[in-house]
Amino acid sequence: MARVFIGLGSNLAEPRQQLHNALSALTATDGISQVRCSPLYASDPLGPADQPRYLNAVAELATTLAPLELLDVLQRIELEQGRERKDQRWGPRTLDLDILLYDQQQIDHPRLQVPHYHMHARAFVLYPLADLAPELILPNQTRLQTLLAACPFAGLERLD
Ligand code: ROI
Repeated sequence: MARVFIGLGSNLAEPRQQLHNALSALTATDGISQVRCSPLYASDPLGPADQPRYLNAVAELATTLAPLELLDVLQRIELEQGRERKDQRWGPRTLDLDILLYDQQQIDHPRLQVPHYHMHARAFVLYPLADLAPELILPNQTRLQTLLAACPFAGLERLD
């Protein structure tokens, strides 16, 4: 069993419902168990400012799926929930599901980079991740708390 953290984000088409449906779909997937979600956060968009605020969260799960099998599952869920792959870079999206961490693996594959290449400096990833695993140490031996200390909470709002 691998311990995996997934980043969830949405700023279109009822983001709260998007995240809820994504969690249900993950829970219902063969080979995935023990799905646990952080609190939800509203966050200012990174990228063009003329788009709605995002809803972000991080989920932890246990899986027997290999990393690329899990990526296939996440991309299927994104598409089933109306994601259009033509989504412009940095533009609004119905649902984003990113593999942040897969055990302590470092993966450099054309389709998949783990740890997720931008997670180290994104408040909307680091804060919900810390809600689930405050003591986490990343594969390069960096402590999550060290990253948090360098990452302002600015633009983030924790929801209940
Ligand atoms: N900005 C925020 N706040 N949250 C996201 O999940 C997010 N996802 C993205 C881009 C467009 C980079 N901006 C984001 O893909």
